[in-house]
Amino acid sequence: MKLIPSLAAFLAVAFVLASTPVHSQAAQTTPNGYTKRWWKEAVVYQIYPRSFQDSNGDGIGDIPGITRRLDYLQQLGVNVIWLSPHYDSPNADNGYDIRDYQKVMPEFGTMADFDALLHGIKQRHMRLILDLVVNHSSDEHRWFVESRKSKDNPFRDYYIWKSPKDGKEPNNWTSFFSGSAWKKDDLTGEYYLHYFAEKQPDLNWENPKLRQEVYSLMKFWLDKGVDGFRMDVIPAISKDPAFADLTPEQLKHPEFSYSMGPRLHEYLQEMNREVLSKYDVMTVGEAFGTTAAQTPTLVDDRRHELNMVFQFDAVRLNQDNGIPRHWTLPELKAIYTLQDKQLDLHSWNTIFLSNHDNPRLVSTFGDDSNAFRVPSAKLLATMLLSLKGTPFVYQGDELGMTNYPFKTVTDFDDIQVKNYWRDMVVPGKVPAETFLAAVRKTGRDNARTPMQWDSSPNGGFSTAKPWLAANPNFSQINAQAELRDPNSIYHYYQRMIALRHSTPALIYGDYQDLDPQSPQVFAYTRTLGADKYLIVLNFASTPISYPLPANLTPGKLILSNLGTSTPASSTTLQLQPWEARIYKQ
Ligand code: ISL
Ligand code: CA
Repeated sequence: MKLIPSLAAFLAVAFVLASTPVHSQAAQTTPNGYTKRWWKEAVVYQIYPRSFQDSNGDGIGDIPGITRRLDYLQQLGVNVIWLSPHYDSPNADNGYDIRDYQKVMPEFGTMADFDALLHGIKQRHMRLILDLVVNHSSDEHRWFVESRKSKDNPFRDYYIWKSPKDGKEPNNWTSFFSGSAWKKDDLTGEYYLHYFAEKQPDLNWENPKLRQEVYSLMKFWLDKGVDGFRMDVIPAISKDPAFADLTPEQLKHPEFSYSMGPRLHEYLQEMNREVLSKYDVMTVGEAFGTTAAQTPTLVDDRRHELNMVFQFDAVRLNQDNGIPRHWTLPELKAIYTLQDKQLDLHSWNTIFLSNHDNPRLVSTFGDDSNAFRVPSAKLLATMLLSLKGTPFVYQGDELGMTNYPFKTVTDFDDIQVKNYWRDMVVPGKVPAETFLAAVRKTGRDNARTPMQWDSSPNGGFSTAKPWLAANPNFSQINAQAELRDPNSIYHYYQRMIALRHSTPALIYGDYQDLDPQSPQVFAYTRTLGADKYLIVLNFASTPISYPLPANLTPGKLILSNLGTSTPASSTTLQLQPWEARIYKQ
């Protein structure tokens, strides 16, 4: 067929453009030198599907339930959804023990339900990232079922098996869910490694066949149009080949010894080369057990590994291995400043203070008493949505949901709580009330109680008895009530998210803490070119007359969580308890 020259030229150009992945097209840069990316400008909302919305009356949240609530999320203004594991699982660790990576958990629905959810998300110009849990699988995964059958099974080295040492565990490594990190399998007399539950055997990333299996399952979901992954404990996938004992000091926080293993960067760069680089996707590694100084080695865009990580210094400020600890505002400010200093223009941060593994935001970093729950929840929203890094909002925080009033250990679902109760309280090593007092404040189930939609039974989450009891305060704290109240926490999140989306300085602007030592006030600026914003947060239940540092004049008040206003000329601010203000300089 003789093509008209101009048509041939047009087709040639079209072919080149079509084959050029979106993100390699000329990217814009900001006045202070950042490369613009959609995931740097996003506000992410984490959904824990088991607790979000039940649609079929079995007391368990599910995928059709999420689809039903997409308008609610779109109205909130979030534009990326992170879905905690939705894959087939026996639920030893509520889905973080995957039995089939390419099948939807029957309790959550079908693949058609997932496709409908993804379609609904895309229709609303939102994006979806999935939870990639590939440090370990379920012990019911077919790979492990095969692997444990015999020492020469083709799947044997998909996992980490070791012979006994002096008739006992191969080393002294411990599990995060209590006890040894090794479980003996009588069939072959060898031990397998599990950093988490016994039903979560660690995958052997040394095995290239296993790595290719992971890349293939990642492509399965990316080819459906998924926009990326949150990667569960990803820094732990490379193990110490010597499997050396840990010292007593290392055993206090084994996560730091389990992370950043010798081949981690090699694996992440291979994953990026073979999978991620072929899509316009966002990746965030759950970097439990890493330091702020190590973050750039994972997220510097010249390394082609991950885009961002969750670094745990801030979110775990309130506890040490589940034991509540007193924290101070200068500590929190220092963490944000340290994180910011570690990351240059080639790296990017996440900003989060809650998720499904941590107690509720307002109960932990705010004040969930009747008097201050609303203002302190709004202050925390102001901070999370005006710091530098992609903000992650956890389901229910936009309502100011609080910790649950757990009474006895039977009120808890978390395998971590049950295992430590079995190993510490039952044998009398820790008094029951001491244990319960700690997990009431730091337990993961605080964040897993059902989403509170309205004041009907179970907070509108389910018409059946929920798998985990709803917080009795659902009659006062629920989405329906907050949607009707213009001064609700929900509407404040909506305004803050809209402000962030419309203000590049709050996304890309340089960050500076103006008063690191103030015990009560967090005052910082965000500056992008000529645009400068001052954020002032009174992190206390007491008022304060606060002279602005360096005689700054506040400028134009553009948002206050209490709706108060102050003459722009005053350089001393009269801040009410938990008052947050944003000024345009
Ligand atoms: O409680 C913890 C460890 O002491 C948490 O910090 C958590 O286990 C850790 O951050 C890893 O979390 C991720 O992997 C776990 C799963 O239980 C968590 O829900 C998940 O977020 C194993 O998959
Ligand atoms: Ca259900």
